[in-house]
Amino acid sequence: MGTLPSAPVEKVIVTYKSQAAEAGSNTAAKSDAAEKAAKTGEKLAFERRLAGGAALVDLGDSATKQDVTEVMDAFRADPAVASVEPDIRAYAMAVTPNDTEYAKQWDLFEATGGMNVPAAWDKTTGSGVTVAVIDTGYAAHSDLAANTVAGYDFISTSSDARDGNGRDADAKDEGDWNATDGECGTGSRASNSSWHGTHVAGTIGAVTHNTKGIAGIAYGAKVQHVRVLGKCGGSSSDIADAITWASGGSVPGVPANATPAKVINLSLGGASSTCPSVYQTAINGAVQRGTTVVVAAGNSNANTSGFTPANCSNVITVASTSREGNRSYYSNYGTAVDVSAP
Ligand SMILES: [Ca+2]
Ligand SMILES: [Ca+2]
Ligand SMILES: [Ca+2]
Repeated sequence: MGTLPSAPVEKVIVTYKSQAAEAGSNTAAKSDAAEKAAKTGEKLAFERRLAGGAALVDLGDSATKQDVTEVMDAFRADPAVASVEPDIRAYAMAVTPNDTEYAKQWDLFEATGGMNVPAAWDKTTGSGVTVAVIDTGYAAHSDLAANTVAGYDFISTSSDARDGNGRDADAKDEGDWNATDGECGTGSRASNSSWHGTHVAGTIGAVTHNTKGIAGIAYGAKVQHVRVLGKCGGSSSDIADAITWASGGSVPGVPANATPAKVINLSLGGASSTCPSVYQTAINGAVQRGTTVVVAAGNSNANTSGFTPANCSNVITVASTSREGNRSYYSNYGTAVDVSAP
């Protein structure tokens, strides 16, 4: 799994034209290898005949890329040779994760309505990348702990934070429950805590191949919890600072981020027909530092233009699709959407 190794080539496969002596005679093939060796100055040895009749020629394990190219060119220039190619290495393709809930994760493995993630795992699992999850913070979870790096709690209002203080280094999710209807304004309902940040982090980077829980999409990456949402949501001033800090920018009164994020995930939003400048400034700074900012389009079945930071510039706005590949009935839509995913 992960990025395939790149091993040096030590052998080439030479196919002679059918009428050539080397096509049928090992002695002729051997002397042709000796001839090409003299021509290129490389040590070449005819090793054996392949099932299809091609000759396998060994260059030895000290051959450089350049040596291989010269030898292949020499064979190619010979009118008796039909083709020559390097004897390349092949590797086992991605193994199906053994996580107990993986069979339910059609959004990952299905190729039509899903993301066909196993094919991407052959190329990368995200190792070397930190993804900041700017959200409700972290609820300790054994299927996430090993992939988690230190984050920060940006909620500056103690009563919203529920941890007895303002900003601090512990991004623990203290819960965003509401005891009563109307607690967070007209129309708000009593609810249990969402533990949303932990859910999002698991989708991104759950520990995978541990015979437990789910598989993460980029399970080789590290997740950084940056807490901005508490009781009744969060403020754009805290969220903007969190974007700056997560991407390695400096925020007054907050120690520097030791592991700045290459990707910031913002599965959050509020109603606004314009992108607040506090958001756009923070986003532009993050992008300038090389960080990609990914924002949810929103789940209100409405045009994304009315939701922020989904309507900001310099972000990748992501809508939701169903198992059949249609827009999810609840997903926002519109020209601000860049990509969609199940
Ligand atoms: Ca706090
Ligand atoms: Ca805290
Ligand atoms: Ca797992």
